[in-house]
Order: sequence, then C-alpha cells, then structure tokens
Amino acid sequence: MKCKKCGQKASFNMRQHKLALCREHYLEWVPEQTERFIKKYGMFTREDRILVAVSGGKDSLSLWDILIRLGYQADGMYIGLGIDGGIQYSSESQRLTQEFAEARGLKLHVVDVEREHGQSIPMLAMKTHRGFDKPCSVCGLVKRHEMNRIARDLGYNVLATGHNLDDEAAVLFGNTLAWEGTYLLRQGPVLPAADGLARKVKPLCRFYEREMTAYALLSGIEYIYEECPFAEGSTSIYYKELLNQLETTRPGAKLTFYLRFLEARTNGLFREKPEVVQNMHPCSKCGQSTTAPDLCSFCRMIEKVK
Ligand code: Q46
Ligand code: ZN
Ligand code: ZN
Repeated sequence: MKCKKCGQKASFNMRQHKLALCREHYLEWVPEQTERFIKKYGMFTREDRILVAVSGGKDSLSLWDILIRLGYQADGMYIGLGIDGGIQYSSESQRLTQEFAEARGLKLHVVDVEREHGQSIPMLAMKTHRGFDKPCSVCGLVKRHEMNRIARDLGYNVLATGHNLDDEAAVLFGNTLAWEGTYLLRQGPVLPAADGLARKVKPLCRFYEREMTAYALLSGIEYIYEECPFAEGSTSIYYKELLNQLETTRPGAKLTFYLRFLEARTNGLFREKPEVVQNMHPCSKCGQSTTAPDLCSFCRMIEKVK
C-alpha cells in the first residue's frame, strides 16, 4: 500500500475513505480535516478562548495537540475523579496529562473532585446510592457540572471534548433505539452557549476511533491505554461492538449513520419538548441552569451527602 500523496510506503489505510497515507502525510491530514470540520460546523475561531477537557486518553490529548498545532488558544482542564485502586486509573491519567502539558508549555487546570467537594466519585456514588457498582451517572453529572463551572469562572467561552465518531455513533444508536427526541436534538458537533453555559464543541466527531489511535501513536503522544475500570460492560461499549460488526461488512456505515442523522436534524426532524425549554432557570446555589425546582441535580447531590 502506497501513500496517496507521496508514493512512499503507507503507514495507515482508511478503507472507508479509500485513502492510505504515510506517517508524515497522515499527521498533516488529521489537523487539516479537523480545521475543515471546525469551519464547516462553525465551532470557534482563533479569537475564542477554548477549554479542552482532557482525560489523559488518546482522543482528548490528540485534540489538544491538534488545536495547538492549528494555532488556536486552547488551555486544558483535567478533572481528578479519584478512581484508583487496581490500575490507579486517576493518578496515572493525571500524570500523563500533566507531562503532556509540561512538555509543550501548555496551561492545564487541574480540579480534584474530592478536594473541591469533599468526596471522590466512588464515594459520591456510594453515599447517594446512585450506582453502587457503576458510578457512571454520578461521574457524568459531576464532570458536566465542573466543566461548566471552570469555563464560567475562568472566562472560557468554548468547551471542547475529544468525542470521536465511534463515541457519537454509539450515543446516537442508543438515543435512536428509544427515539429520545430531546437528546437527539441536542446531540451534534456544536451545542450553542445558553444561560451562562459555554458553547460545547466536538471537533473530532467525524474521526473513527482507530484514526485517533493512529494519530496519537504516530505523533508519539503518551496516553493512558487502559479505560476507566468502570467502563467495562457498559451499554455504550456494547453498542460500539455492534456498530463495529456493521462497519466490518459495510465500511463507512458508521460515518453515514452519523452524517445522515446530522442532516435530518438540520432539516427539523426532531423537536424539543416545549416544557423542557419553559422550565429552565438558574440553580439557587451554583447558578447553572436546571429544570429542577430549586437546586440543580449536582447541588442536590452534594447537599445530600453532607
Ligand atoms: S470515567 Fe466516569 Fe467514564 Fe469511569 S466512572 Fe464511568 S463515566 S467509565 S467516561
Ligand atoms: Zn506521504
Ligand atoms: Zn447547582
């Protein structure tokens, strides 16, 4: 297999794009494509202050790397979840993230959930009885809340996450199985800013997971290979496996599924339930917008465990 651009031996082949590239051209191609998606979906400009949520995994570190290469103002934020024991997931991912930032002279904000709110994610999950064995719902709530809080307090207007096509297709698959209109409407490359919450963007949403793995490996980014121990057996991993089977027999199926959805969404196929919009108001404690009567679900959880 030869590189389509220079004719040298290709390092990476993308069946779904009918494109093979050498290392050098692959490392050019990924940022070029990212820039194209940023413009196409109107994600941000070089004037925006971007906060990248970094977990120490290949996607978020690659995203940060790409945005810096492209000349955007992008700082990082790492949230310490306190998920240790066994593979020391949190401490190891934090170490790799800090090393990544130091080696490149980048600004990284580290938020430790336990130091900030008195409880780690596993402790919160246990005390609230929300997922004794799987703290993922608590974890998602905390991560969302903390990202919004840091972006607001430190004056970032854009929040970028490293979700790739496999992530987005799996979420889409789940939401489609249940025809979750409100979720479907809110899923996309850009979620506009609203009620003091920063705009949320996913610049990698059109890259396959294996494309991002190749990018991280070929550019020599050191990332945590292990997934969070709680990810094992999750529904989203099951959906990813199903979609991978489909992709094997029909290369490009995942991308088509996602892109056609974006088209349908733009064409007004999904609508938000009117009551959701009407009931939005700021939480009386933290000020983030919520549909709950007084405190948002994050603040209610923190009150409960106190
Ligand atoms: S970090 Fe948190 Fe994930 Fe671990 S506890 Fe679940 S949600 S699996 S992306
Ligand atoms: Zn080449
Ligand atoms: Zn609140």
